[in-house]
Amino acid sequence: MKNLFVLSMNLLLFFSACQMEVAPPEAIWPVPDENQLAWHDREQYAFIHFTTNTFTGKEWGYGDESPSIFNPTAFDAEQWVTTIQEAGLKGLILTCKHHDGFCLWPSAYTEHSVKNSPFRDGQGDVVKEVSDACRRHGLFFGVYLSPWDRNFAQYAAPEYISYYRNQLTELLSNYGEVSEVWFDGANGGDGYYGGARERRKIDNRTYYDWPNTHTIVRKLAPQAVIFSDAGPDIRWCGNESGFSGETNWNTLSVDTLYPGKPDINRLLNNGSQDGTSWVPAEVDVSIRPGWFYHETEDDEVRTPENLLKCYLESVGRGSNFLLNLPPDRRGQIHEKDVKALRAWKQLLDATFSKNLAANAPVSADTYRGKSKQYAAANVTDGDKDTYWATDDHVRSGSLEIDLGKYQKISYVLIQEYIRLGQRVRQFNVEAWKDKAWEIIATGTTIGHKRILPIEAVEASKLRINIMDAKACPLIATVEVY
Ligand code: FUL
Repeated sequence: MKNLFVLSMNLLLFFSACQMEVAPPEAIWPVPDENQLAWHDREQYAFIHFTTNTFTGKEWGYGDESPSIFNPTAFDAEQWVTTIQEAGLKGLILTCKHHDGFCLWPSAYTEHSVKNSPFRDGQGDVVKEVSDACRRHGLFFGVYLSPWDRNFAQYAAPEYISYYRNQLTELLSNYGEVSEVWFDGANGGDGYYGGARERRKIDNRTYYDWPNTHTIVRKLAPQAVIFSDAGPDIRWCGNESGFSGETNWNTLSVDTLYPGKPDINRLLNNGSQDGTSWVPAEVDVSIRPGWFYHETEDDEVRTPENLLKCYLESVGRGSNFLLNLPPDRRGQIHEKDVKALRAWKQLLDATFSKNLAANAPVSADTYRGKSKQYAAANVTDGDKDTYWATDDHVRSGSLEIDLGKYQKISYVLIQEYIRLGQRVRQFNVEAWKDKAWEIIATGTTIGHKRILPIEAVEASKLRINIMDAKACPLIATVEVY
């Protein structure tokens, strides 16, 4: 009788242990905050460069341009926004003020704005029309406000910082929700500066007193991410050519960066695996050679194939893609740009329409606590919030995906569950071909998304081998195209 009792107690303990939840992996710091996670999901969006330069043909206005030249003849924010939406872009960031200092909204703090232009007889507000159009179409809206101002008389003096913050306050108070605030690092020196026409040098480590400007953003736009060359939320990718590093850590020790640091652009391009901040890279690039519209560049619009390359080398390397679409003198995105965007979207849709691994059977050589919660099937279930994980001490593992039959493969897409930190530092992909495994791709980092182009291969099974990671790997998604 006593033995029976002990046996049933043991069985009870055994079964309750089987049903016990296996604890999730601990985060490996630093990790993204909620605003950064929302940013990662946005993936691709438009940059809009529009100011007096559009009418003078310049890239950097000197600051002495008369507001009377700002005269778009058929301004149409609706056309921008529908073009952007049809291209699959999630929102836009508008140059509300570029280096020339001209404001696209009727700022109360300067006469150098749309209010003294012929646009809508001086009653117009580009920022309002564009932000309203974004909202109507469910796109996010972001603002670019150039720190360098070649028009303002007191630029380089403390007075300018108040002026700048007043303008930022206007933008963040009067135009609804702002999702990204873009602080440009360019400071070229010479300018009009209220008629002084001279060279002014500032120490850009101290002059702008960024921490106190960031406080304004946090207060007025708590949902916004802040971009600048070195963050705090989003970093520059180190080039304007449309790519981030094949090795791309979302982490970087931003406090070790300073303007002119040797090799800084490479560092921004790759991030650093031991970085102390989560500060992912954004890839900003123009669809034309210039940031502003110039008729002379009408034949130099990027091709759909080139835009696909930029996409693969930005989003496909775990960064976001910020594609500049400069409106022309009418105030519309030019037909040639619209055509390239449409063809690019078709190319993207055709390439990534059929995920050959959707709900495919997957097995793993190891998984966390032998719990279904962390099993291999999570990578093909179409749910990016479930993931395959290993036990804490296991830093490698293989996922084998059964494609059912021999199929042609051109891309493999992998996503880490970055909410708990970026981990993978080395992996490869093998294909089952002619009764043997063959390596078809190798990589270092994965992050939010990694898309690996494959020289078209026919295979019936794929194996993703995570070879090394900072902590137990967490893979949320594998897709195959
Ligand atoms: C640079 C600026 O100088 C360019 O004009 C452009 O706005 C680009 C996005 O950033 O630093």
